[in-house]
Amino acid sequence: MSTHAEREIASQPEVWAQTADFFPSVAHLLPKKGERVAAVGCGSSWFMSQAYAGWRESHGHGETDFYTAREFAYNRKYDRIVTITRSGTTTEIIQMLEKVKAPSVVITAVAGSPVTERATKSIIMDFADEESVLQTRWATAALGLLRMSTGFDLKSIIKDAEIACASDISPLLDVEQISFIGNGWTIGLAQEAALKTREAAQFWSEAYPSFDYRHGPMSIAQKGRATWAFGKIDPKLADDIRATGALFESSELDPMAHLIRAQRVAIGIGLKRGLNPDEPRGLARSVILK
Ligand code: F1P
Repeated sequence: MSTHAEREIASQPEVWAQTADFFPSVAHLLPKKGERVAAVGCGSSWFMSQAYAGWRESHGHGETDFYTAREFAYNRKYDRIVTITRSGTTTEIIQMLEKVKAPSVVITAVAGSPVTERATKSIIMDFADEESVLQTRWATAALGLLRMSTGFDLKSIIKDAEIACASDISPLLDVEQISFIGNGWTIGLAQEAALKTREAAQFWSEAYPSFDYRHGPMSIAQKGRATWAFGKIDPKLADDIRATGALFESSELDPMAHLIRAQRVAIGIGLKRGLNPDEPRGLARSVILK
């Protein structure tokens, strides 16, 4: 493994175990059942916020909205704001925390970072931080922690993560385009998978809620391209996708473990294209606006 990203992707089973062991020490800082919550992030952290919002609400823990920081609706009332930011330096997150009235909890990798001075409470997951600009294990560790806050046993899917790390991805490295689809909370995973291929490989990818995929985007599907489903999708839709000639990827693994496969594909395509996935074009570890 020649890049930080590859090593960080491969470390996810171990980092998820660390996250599970860490959770009891911070459980009291995370939203309680019934609270009205807004989850906020930028980039990968936005898509993890989206996945968390869908997960929490569908598990009966309360209304949960998600925002990218700049689009936060300050006129809405929330009991708690959950913010995800690996760097703790993203300007839009800092600005949002300075304006919100509700209590906030930030999940970050860096102790003492600017967000920790603005949030009501901080959760520092330094063990999940990364060298690569590309976010992989950070994103899944943060989402894993948040899934645990609804009673989910993160350790129960470590085996799935190991399987995803060892699985054969070779047929997916030759496709010219991938559309990622999901339902409910897995739509955020689809968005994150698509972002990963764009960042790591400058690759053409898209992401949709699976039932909306039929409403136009499916026209892209054809032989030589792939459609990738996170979680269970309607079997009839799967048949329709296969009929286009596109490679259809789905998995029985937990969808967050299935995301590991997508991360590996993103890196694999990037390396094939001669790119360094640790230094995506035009990106830095965080966006700091002047
Ligand atoms: C968020 C983020 C990354 C993205 C890029 C710029 O950073 O948008 O998701 O890949 O590197 O920063 P953070 O707020 O989680 O530190």
